[in-house]
Amino acid sequence: MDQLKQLKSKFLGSILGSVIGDSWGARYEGKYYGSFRVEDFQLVGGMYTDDSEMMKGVLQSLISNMGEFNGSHMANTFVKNYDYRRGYGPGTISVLMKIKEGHKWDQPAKEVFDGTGSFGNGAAMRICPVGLLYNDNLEKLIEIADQVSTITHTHPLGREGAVLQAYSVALAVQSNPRTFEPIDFIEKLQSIPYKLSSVYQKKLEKIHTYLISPPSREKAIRELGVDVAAPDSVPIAIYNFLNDPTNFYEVLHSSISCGGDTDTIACMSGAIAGAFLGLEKIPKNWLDIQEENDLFRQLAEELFELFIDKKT
Ligand code: F2R
Ligand code: MG
Ligand code: MG
Repeated sequence: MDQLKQLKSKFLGSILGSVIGDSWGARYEGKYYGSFRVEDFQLVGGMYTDDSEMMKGVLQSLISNMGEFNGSHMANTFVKNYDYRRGYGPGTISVLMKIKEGHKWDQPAKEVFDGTGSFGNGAAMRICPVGLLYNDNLEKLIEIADQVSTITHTHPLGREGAVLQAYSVALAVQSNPRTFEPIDFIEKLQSIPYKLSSVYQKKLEKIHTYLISPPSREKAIRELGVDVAAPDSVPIAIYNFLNDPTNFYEVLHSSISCGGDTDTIACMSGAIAGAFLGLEKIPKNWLDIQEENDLFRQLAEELFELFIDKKT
């Protein structure tokens, strides 16, 4: 495959890998590790949740604005797409309802959780298009990922989770599966040119240790976390990818079987694995049953065209 085709396949693989992870994981959200069996994707079906609905909004808005961040446009795209049946977090619902009522796009997020802002993983779960579009410009990636987050998540931990996830997607785009070393990947993440809070630094260090000396699954879940807070879900998504990077099925399966915020952890690990492996490594029969697979594919193609246009 030539280089351009390979790159396009990575864009499509990341977007569709993210949507499939979300859809597969949705059935098990909130269950405890060890208390359930993960059924095949074909049995569970491909209905996506808020994770993909918000990522769709990020894609649509970036594409409409030539890859630039337009806060008002993106916030209103989130509002337009909002379907309560997709299962949104309460902070995000409150922000979107206020924007719908006419509040300025960058105000309501500052007010949730008694004015502390949200540290939920709702910004990280939707950020994959930023990691793809700016995979060759990491300074801009950090700036845009942070801006996209602040529409709903102003707490530093919520924003940092999104930056870390976007950076992981970008590194995965740039990585070659034939020469890949998980240790190099985690060391690059640890030297991200951006100030991460100590909770993230410590968890990245744990992942580094795990790659040298693998822990039990229980220990990884206990130490990294599997819940709705960004610092308790972004790290394990990264770890689940690095644990078996060339096996798309296993990355998603391990992300779901760990329990907790299964749709979101699988959505984030699926975005990284898809960006690493490309669309060809996602089973065709999975793509066929995924809800709105044509629309997500088309948006991923448009994002790729934008990326190429920006380069030339
Ligand atoms: N909401 C869900 N799942 C529950 C409903 C699913 C059910 N199957 C259904 O069909 O209805 N999942 C989605 O929510 C998560 C993303 O949430 P987001 O967008 O970050 O929302 P929020 O409310 O801002 O934050 C989530 C929770 O984190 C805690 N939290 C955040 N900041 C806090 C702060 N400053 N102080 C205290 N707590 C804070 C709160 O518990 C928030 O509710 C994804 O899992 C997505 O799939
Ligand atoms: Mg969800
Ligand atoms: Mg979730």
